[in-house]
Amino acid sequence: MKHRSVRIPAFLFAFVFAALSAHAAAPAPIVLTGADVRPAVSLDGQWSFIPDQYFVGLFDSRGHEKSGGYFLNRKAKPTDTSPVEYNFATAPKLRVPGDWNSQRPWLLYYEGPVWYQRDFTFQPIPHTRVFLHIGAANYRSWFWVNGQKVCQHEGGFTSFNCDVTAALHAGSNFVIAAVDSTRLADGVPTLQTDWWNYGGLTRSVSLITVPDTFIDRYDVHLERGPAPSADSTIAGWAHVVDAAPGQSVTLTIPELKAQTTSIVSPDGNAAFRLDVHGLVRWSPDTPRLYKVQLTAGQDSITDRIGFRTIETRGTEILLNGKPIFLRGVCIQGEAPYRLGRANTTHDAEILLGWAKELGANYVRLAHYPHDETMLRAADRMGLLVWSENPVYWGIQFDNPATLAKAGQQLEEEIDTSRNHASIIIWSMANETPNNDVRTQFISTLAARARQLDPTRLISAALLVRTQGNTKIVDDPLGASLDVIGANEYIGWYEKRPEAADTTQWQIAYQKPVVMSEFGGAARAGLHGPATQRWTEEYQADIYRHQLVMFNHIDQLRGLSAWILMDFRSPNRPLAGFQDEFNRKGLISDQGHRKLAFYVLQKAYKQKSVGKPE
Ligand code: GCB
Repeated sequence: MKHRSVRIPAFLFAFVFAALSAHAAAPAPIVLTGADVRPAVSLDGQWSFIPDQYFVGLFDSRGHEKSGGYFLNRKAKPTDTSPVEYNFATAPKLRVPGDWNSQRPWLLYYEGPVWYQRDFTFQPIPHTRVFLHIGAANYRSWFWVNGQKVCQHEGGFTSFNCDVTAALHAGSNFVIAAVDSTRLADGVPTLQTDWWNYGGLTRSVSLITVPDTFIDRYDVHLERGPAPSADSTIAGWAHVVDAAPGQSVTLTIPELKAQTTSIVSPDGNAAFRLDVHGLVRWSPDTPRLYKVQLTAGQDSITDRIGFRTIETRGTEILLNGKPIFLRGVCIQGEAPYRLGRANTTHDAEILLGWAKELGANYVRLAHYPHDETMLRAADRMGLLVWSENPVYWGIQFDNPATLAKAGQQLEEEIDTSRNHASIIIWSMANETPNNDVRTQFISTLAARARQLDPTRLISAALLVRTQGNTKIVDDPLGASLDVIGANEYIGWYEKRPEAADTTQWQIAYQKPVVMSEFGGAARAGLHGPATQRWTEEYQADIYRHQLVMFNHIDQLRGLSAWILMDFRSPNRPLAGFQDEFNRKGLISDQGHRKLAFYVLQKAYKQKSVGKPE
């Protein structure tokens, strides 16, 4: 992509950062933690849709928002003096949640705006607020209820909430969304990625009703402390919107016979600390979840939360105070068997079930926040998770607007997902160019992530320098990270697979290193000599040699092979081998385990790779 040379002064980063933290002028949009466990009216199902390539339904020819766009949902009347050139009532339907690309062959390559509409009935309840909750809409979206604009949003992989209280009325209502999947140069991600740009209302949509005073965000976690004993301390906070003076919040964990009540301070926060006895700590071997209830006045929310600690000590990663080696694999949010965006519990359980079959205790959810069903499944199934902000490749690191977008998505990701025991790492970025402006940009995000959530580890997948047969990890960004992620493709994008055997690693940081990507491609079912690219044998050979190398890297504390399942990518046109799929999957999109799957499975099951735990 075009490289811009403008240098952003440090004070500007500080300014954007301050704006991110304080939500300066506008009232902060409501982020709901645990939205999926609140009672809700689902708006999933069939929505009418109208593709609008030139976006004439919203903008006039000078680019201004129209006052009489498609969002009015007009119906032609005999008295009209000009035609109405759209009609949602007779338009075809799309399934929500779902990307549009996989629902119509003629929409496979479509990138641009699409209008969505559906009717619903509603009975408002006095003294409540109602939010239209959108699990995700890729990439920009605008929403109207009964013709009244309720919000707009940018970012394709995080949930958001529009306050629709004032727009609703008793009886029949309609909601209209315009979703535009156009890639933007200053967007996050930017113009190029290595995955399909699936557009649409890709995750569930619902109406969530809360009392006037309600808990929007909360965090309940196990405090780091000395080695596990029978007694532990659970800590956290809840933030209450429109709390009355003296408002209290009660935290109850019935199975631990634990309860505490705190008074909300003027900033809306109530803090907790609670000593508990006999807690079973969450881990891949014991993915124990507890019912956790938070009550503030009329509002009550019941979540299921696991309790564990995660920290580093020197080059170790400690889970519940004990060293752990992350045996893992990367996963894209692509649905097995049916293709398209993954967004159901069924999709999640297949993908994570395959990871378990591989012998994994950890998954890197690449390269953007995955949906709630995936995180809930990881909590239940006992898989540690690396969750990633979509700061990918060459975004506009010198653009403060891009920093604000990345910061907003990071905040949404952390605030919606902060109670998943499975998530141990917030990843700031993937494979970004090593320069000062980039380092400043991502360090700003890392500082913000630490401020929002000091209980987890911060990482990023870094590019690695090569000198002869030495791989050098000295990217200055490493100074801002707790865990160093390194991507390398020896045997695929460079050298032959056996070069790995003699590759040395020089690591500038005394921190744990995770090989966040490695691997190569194979067409499932294509067999031949191990020297022949695209065969399963060639891919398996890469893995065999990688395993030799991994056992020589003292600081290595984890692996996430690229990648669990083949996925669609427009960058992979090679006919007969790729056909617009990235074929580096250990499993094909139809569930065929390739030979490399078994090579890695053996190493994971026998724990023959990585430091003994
Ligand atoms: C990478 C990227 C990943 C790609 C992969 C590949 O380094 O991080 O998004 O899909 O390589 O297959 O080339």
